[in-house]
Amino acid sequence: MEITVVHGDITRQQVDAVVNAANRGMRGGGGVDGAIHAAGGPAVLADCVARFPHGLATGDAGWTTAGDLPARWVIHVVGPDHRSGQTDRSLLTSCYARALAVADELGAGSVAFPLVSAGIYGWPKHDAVAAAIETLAAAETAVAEARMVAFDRGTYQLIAQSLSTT
Ligand code: AR6
Repeated sequence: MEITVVHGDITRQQVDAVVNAANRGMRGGGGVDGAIHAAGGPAVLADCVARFPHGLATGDAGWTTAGDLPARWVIHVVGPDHRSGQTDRSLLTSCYARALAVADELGAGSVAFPLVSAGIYGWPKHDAVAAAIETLAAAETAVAEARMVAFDRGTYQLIAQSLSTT
């Protein structure tokens, strides 16, 4: 699998699946979650309600339609909330591994990822980048491209630097 990085908005990515940094309730929120629901339209929330009546566990992944997004699917993951004391790193790496496993079930060839837990959930950015890249680099998957989408220049530079030394 090729790991790439772009600076931009995940809702604009022309990929088979975009990953959403959701929460356990799976009914939308702020950050990437808010942007994906706003751009994807009501079909995304309706599918969340239908497919995840009891939400989703931290560290797990599950898919819905992508509604009006260019992508075909949204793969929702729930990162650990570092700000409220969830500091078990395996819950963060699990988000990337589980997202790729779901992508394989769907037959998605390209997947765009945000930097899970690094926004509202407050995971230290350097370590969020390291956890993402090391997990993606070690994955056994049929996905051809994992595209990290950095929302700001600083994050883009951190990810690019990490990729150049992987
Ligand atoms: N495209 C790409 N990256 C983005 C975008 C975007 N449109 N918007 C934000 N980011 P966050 P979390 C970056 O807060 O920390 C929600 O309320 C952002 O700069 O979206 O996992 C959920 O419902 C940061 O680097 O997710 C949960 O309650 C990264 O995406 C909670 O927030 C992740 O930031 C999840 O918090």
